[in-house]
Amino acid sequence: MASTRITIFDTTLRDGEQSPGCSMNVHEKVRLARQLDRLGVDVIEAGFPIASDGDFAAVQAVAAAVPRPIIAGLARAARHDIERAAQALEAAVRPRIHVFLATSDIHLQHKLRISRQQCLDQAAQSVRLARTFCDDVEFSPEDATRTDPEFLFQVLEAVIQAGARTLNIPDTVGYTVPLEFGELIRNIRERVRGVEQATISTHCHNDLGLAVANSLVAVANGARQVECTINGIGERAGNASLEEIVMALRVRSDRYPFETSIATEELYPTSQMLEEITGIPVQPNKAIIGRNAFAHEAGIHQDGMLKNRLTYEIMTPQSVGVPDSKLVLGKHSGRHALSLRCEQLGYHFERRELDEIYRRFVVLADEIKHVHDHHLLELIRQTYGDSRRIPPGRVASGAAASAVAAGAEDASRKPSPGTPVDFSVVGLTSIPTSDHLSEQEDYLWGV
Ligand SMILES: [Mn+2]
Repeated sequence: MASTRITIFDTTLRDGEQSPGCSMNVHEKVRLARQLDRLGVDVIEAGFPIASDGDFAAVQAVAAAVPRPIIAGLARAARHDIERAAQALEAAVRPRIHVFLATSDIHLQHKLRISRQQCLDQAAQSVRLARTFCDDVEFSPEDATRTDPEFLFQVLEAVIQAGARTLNIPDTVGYTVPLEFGELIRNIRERVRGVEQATISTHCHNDLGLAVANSLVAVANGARQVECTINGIGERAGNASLEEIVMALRVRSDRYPFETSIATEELYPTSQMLEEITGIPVQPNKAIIGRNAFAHEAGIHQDGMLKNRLTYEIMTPQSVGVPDSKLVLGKHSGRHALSLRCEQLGYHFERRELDEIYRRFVVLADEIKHVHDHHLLELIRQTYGDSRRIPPGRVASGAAASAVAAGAEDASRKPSPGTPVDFSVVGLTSIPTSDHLSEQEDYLWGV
């Protein structure tokens, strides 16, 4: 039996772009949109055409450049906004107008200064107007998670009658928690009249770090579209992260029997492109696409990885487009990883010789944190000269996992904070010899 499809709605170019420091020009948006197309997203929200001429031009350009996915343009529930969105989307093969109007009392009273009845009328009229321009209309009741549920259901019924085909439920301020949000989505599915004619969608913010968890619980309760962004960028603490949602669905398909159209091996390249365009670095420990997401430094972890990757990996780095696991050579590394790296660099040592290299390596790693290939080579040459060199052509290459010295793994990466100090500053010749390290176990820093 075919599993149910989840529509991946990417809003990196709209909500993501609204986050501080993430604004993109038209050329950059088109470049990223082409990559999002390769990634396989179903919907690209390209911008908010009324917001600026630049945003209008970007939506127009993306609509013209990328024919496969649905291209969405955002509009407030107002005539001029909707007309501008429709205009910007004229070149799109599959246009979608995304209309939003706040529904919580706090927004109605303090921001919009309208009554609930006025809100209801305005929502329905706006959707009807949008439908005169295009068949695919999405409606979002802004701040849905702080809206009186009974009123929320009324609004949703009204916009379905007016022709909305996607009901997006935004947790605009990142306030909801999984149990509550799951219940809300289930109640919408069970109690809103006509809901079967529409797709329920989620749009979760990460103010409490729950955006992905809330999105997943929504899916489990009947949502069939997830709005998300690459690297989780977006207003304030950001949106639900696309890569995390997609991989959670894939890795745990036993619990989430759903499919997406995402080519997961494009996740890392897409993340890298966004980082390059915005100049906003991804945090090293970010799930799926962070620099350390597949790095193993602790000795017992490295040893396990070299024996069988399943010991510490729930997905392969290749499956998300990361070239290979990185065994970071630092003071927590064991002899096994060091030995493998030495072989990859072209040197073979007997056990006692390796002990001496390892002893010096640990002392060095204590001083400089991450040991690069060139550090290791210098250390080897100072200890044994070139006498242990493996003849060229016999160097092991396709090992089970490659031990890569930190920072040396990928020349295309920008230097980032925490780059190890230059070896010449440390002065290898001044390394003290300390005998107490010679009996060290491989697993000294396990766990
Ligand atoms: Mn948002």
